[in-house]
Amino acid sequence: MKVQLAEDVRRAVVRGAPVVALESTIIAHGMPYPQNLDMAREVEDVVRKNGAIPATIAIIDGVLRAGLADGELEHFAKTGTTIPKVSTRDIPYIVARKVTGATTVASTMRLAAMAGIAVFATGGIGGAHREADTTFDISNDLHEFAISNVAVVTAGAKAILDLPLTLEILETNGVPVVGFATDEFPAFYSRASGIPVPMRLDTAAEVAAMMKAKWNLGLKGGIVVANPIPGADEIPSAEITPHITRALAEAKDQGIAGKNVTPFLLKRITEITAGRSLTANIALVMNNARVATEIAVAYAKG
Ligand code: PSU
Ligand code: MN
Repeated sequence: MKVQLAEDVRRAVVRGAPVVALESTIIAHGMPYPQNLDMAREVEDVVRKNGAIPATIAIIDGVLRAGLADGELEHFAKTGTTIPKVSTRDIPYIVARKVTGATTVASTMRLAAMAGIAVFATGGIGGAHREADTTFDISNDLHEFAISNVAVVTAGAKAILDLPLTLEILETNGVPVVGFATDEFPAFYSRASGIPVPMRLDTAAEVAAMMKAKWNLGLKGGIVVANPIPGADEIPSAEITPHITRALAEAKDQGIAGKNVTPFLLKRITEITAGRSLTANIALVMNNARVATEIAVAYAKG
């Protein structure tokens, strides 16, 4: 096995029992300490309480890993952004140098697929950044969805991105985008975006059936399960938009580029909103973990 599985993850994968993959970039780069550690632990609890085994994915000392010990979660949370952010392109570099890296949605999908894990809960996927028509800054996440057979539960995509362009690229890559009990593609902090999703399903069992339909037909690649943030936790678009606009302008002024853009924007929006965006981010991660677990349970029922 290319990926080293924690014992409980290994047993579940072998038995075909439900497992939910989780990413490590959200811990090291997506949130400040100590909230990132609380989030990393709590999201695993949510998966366990709902009947699946959590498998947080990362690369540690050059080893591809699924299922981390608590001390390892703590290491990622405390060390934070000095741990390299590993997208798919970075995997061989990190492995060959035998160092530690935090996996993004793209590389987590790849490792989950290698490990035989079909469901993954994240906060929000990467996408086409605004002005991607000139910067070409389009997340590797969108490309990975064309390759790895994993269903990813996401609160849509962050409104720091160009959402219509993101959906166009997913379509080009042949990736189904399913609104989970919604007709709109959610905008991360906000439930609504005004942008319709191409298809809608209302239950975990229906999503599991679609996963089977896709992969049994030999259709390669992932599925985006777009799950809106709960109403009680959302920041309405009118409220968050000016903060996003401000953070984007600061990123441009400071010449932030490449893989630093997303972490910079998340951090600035947290500062500008005095932590409100962080609270919303954590709430939507938990909600995604709950739905992902329901899907993993339905998928395992066969
Ligand atoms: N969404 C979040 N928090 C995060 C990310 C997304 O709410 O930390 C991370 C994910 O790991 C995602 C990555 O894969 O940002 C996308 O980065 P980029 O835009 O550089 O591809
Ligand atoms: Mn990018």
